[in-house]
Amino acid sequence: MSQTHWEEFYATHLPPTDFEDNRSLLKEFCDRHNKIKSNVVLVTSGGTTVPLEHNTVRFVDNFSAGTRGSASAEYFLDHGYAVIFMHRLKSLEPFTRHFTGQQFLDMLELHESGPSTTITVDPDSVDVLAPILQKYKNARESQMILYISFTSVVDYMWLLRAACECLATFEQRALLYLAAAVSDFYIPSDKMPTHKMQSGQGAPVISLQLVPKMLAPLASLWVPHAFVVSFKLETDESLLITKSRDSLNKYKHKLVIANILQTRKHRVVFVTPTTSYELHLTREQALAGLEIEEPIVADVVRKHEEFINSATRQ
Ligand code: PAZ
Repeated sequence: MSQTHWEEFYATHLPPTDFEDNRSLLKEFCDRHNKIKSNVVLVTSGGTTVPLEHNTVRFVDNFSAGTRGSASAEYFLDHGYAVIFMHRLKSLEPFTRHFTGQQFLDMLELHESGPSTTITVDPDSVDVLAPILQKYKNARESQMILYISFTSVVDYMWLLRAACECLATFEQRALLYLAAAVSDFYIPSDKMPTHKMQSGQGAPVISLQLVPKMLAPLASLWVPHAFVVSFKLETDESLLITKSRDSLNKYKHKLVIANILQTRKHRVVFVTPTTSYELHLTREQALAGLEIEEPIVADVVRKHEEFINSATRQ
């Protein structure tokens, strides 16, 4: 497998068809929030796909339900941030994430009398629905959240760079919270078959190449003044801290939040260039409905504020 350079990646992979629309939305959102001096966070969330065919029937996927990103986006809104929620299409989203499957429909009641039909909320569900609906409406009406979606790793890369171009003007007030699970391997466009692979031709041999590490140009060129936080997912505990440190040393960003697949909902490790410490939920806290994203975001926001203050003192 050879490592292609990031510039070659963009030169040889076309942007998604709706790219210009998304770029305009990003620009409009950032211009408005920059004018009013908001702090802004880019939250990436969900997994990217790697198509095996141009007319994609089959693809390789990266694990992520979007819980981390969607829950964190809600907590960033609580802290007054303008939020760009860049997520995998159909993964969990802020607010609606609270109602999966039939849960939302089960909260509604249908009343039919003659030709007229009305729908009301089951009184037992009002206490659950009202605070979430209130926060959702506030965020939408005050235009504090922008939803942008991706599917493949190529879509993700184009949108990430476009978002960074808009965020650069915020300098230290921009926070990047990169929780998406991005493919490390892919099939380059010129190596991919156009049509659905046929089983009649025998078992295919699929050769994957390394995706260039976009954290390198992101941290050093695209948003050099921003506060950049990346996530690191591992399944082998013995690699967790060393891999996180390696990443910090290589890309010189501010923080890696490390987690293990099986325990990610109640334990993470904050790794900075000089320290590492754990954040975890007790069983009682988890049973009481506390989400680990709440203390994660509170800690990240505190660090970001210190970063802004130290930059303005200089
Ligand atoms: O989306 P989710 O809540 O199911 O999972 C979150 C996560 C494990 C994908 C995230 O915390 C993470 O570690 N993202 C980075 C993955 C990576 O190392 O590429």
